[in-house]
Amino acid sequence: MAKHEDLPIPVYSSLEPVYGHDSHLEEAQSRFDNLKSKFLEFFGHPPDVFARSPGRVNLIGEHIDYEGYSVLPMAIRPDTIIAIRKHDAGEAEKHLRIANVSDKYMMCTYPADPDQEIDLKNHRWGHYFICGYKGYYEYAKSKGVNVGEPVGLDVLIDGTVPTGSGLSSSSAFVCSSTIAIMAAFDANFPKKDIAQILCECERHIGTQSGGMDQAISVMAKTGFAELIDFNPIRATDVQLPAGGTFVIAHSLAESQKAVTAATNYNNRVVECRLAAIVLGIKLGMKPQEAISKVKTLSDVEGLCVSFASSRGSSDPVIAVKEFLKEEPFTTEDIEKIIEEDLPSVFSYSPTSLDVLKAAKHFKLYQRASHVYSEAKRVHAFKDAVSANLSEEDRLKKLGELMNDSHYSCSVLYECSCPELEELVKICRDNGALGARLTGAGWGGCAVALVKEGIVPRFIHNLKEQFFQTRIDKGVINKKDLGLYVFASKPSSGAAIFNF
Ligand code: NG1
Ligand code: MG
Repeated sequence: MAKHEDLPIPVYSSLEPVYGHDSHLEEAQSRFDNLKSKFLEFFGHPPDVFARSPGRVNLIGEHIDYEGYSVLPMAIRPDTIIAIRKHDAGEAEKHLRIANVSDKYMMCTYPADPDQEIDLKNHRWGHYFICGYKGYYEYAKSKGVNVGEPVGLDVLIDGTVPTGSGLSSSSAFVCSSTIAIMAAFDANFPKKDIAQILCECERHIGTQSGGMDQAISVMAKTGFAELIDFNPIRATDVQLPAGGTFVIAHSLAESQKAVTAATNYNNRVVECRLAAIVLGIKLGMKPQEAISKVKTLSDVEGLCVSFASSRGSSDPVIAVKEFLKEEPFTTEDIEKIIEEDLPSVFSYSPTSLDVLKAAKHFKLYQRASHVYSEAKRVHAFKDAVSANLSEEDRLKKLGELMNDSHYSCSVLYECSCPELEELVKICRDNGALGARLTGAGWGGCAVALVKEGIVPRFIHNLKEQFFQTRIDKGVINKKDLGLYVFASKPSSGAAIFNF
C-alpha cells in the first residue's frame, strides 16, 4: 500500500469526508454555497473547483522546525476554503483577481506572472496567494510540467482561522492557494512534495519560517496529531490519550508576524544561526568552515553531544552552558569569534540584514538552550503518549511537558506577551494539566490540556475570567466567543472538492 505521504491530495465530490455528518457539515455547506454564489456575483462565472486547507495547533515543539527539529502539531477544524476559475489562454483577462467573502479584505489584483517579486514593503493580504502561486510554478517547472503561458485566475477566499492567532491562518491560506491552482490546472502531486514546496514558498512573504504549518496542513489525518520530521518531511501518526482534550484560547493580542519579522521571528532565526556558528567554532571548527557549513543548531548538535559525553552526559545544553555566556553578545563579541563581519555572513539574505540593522544584541545562550531542550521535549511527549502508564499519569506527564515548553518559550526564547501569560495562568488555575503559548507567540493563542470531563466548566471559567472584561471593553463581541475559545479534536488535512 502506498504511504500516506506519497498519495496525492484527495479529491472529493461531497463535503462529508472532511466535515463529517453533524452540525459542522451544515456550517460547511452554507460556507461553500456562499462561496459559489459570491463567486458568480464577483466574477460573472461559476468557479471550476474548490480547495481547503486547515489551520493547526502546535501541541509541543515551538520555534524549532526552522532549526531542523521535529514538532508535534494537529490540524484543527477552522480552515481556508478557496473557489477558483482559470481563464483560457485566449481570454483577455490576464490578471490574478483575488477576492474575499469578508468585506474586511478588498479585492487584490496582481499580474499573471509567476516570476513577479512580492512587494514586502507594502504588505497586502493577497500576497499570501502570490506565495502559493509562485510555489505552484516553481514546483511544476522543477518537475518538467509544461505550464504554458500564464493565464488569468479568479479566486475567492473564505478563511475561518483567526489571523495573527498562532493557528497558522497564513499557511492555511498559502496551502489552499497552491492546491486550488494545482486543481485548476488539473494537476496533483504527492503530499510530501506539496508540503516541501509549500514550506519554501511561504518564505516569499519575508519570514524565514520552518515547515511545520504547511506539513501538517497537507498531511493531517482525522483523529491523529502528527510528529513531523524534516529533511525530508515525514509525518508519523500520534494517537492522543482519549481522556484529554486540547482547548485553544486566544489571548486577543494579534501577532502580525510578517510585519514584525525583523525584531521577532527572523531575529530568532538569525540568533540561532549565530549561536550554532559560535558553538561550531568553540568546538573545533575553523571560522570559515563554520560560516559556510553551519546553518542550524541541529548541524552542531553532534559536536555538542560529544562534548557533553566528556562530562558524562548526552545533553547538548551542557555545551551551550560551557561555551555561550549568559549575557547578551554584542556584534563585536561575535565578529571577534567568527573573524568576519556580520553583514557579510548574511549578505545573501535581505531579511537577515534587516534583523542585523534592528538588533541591539544577541541572546545566544538563551536561544540555543531553548531549542535543544524543546527538541527533547517533543520526543518525551511522543514517548509519554504511548508509555506504559495509567491514563492519569500519561496526561499528567504531557501537561508537565507543555508547562516546561511554555516556560522555555517565555523566559529563554522571549516570545510570549503579557496577555498570553495571563491566559496561561488562568488555564492552569482552572485545572489545565498543562498550558502553553502555541505558534510563533508574541500574541495569538494558548493551548491547554484539559481532562475531558471538565471541558465545559473550563471553557465557561475562561470566558468569565479572561474574556468577559474584554467583552465589556468592546474588544470582542460576545456572539464571536466561540471563535476565541474552543475545544478541538484532530481534524483532517487539505482536500480538493469537485462538485
Ligand atoms: P505561526 O505563527 O503559527 O504561523 C510560525 C511558523 C512555524 C513555526 C512557529 C513557531 C510560519 C508559516 N510558521 O507559526 O513554522 O516556526 O511559528 O514554532 O512562519
Ligand atoms: Mg503564520
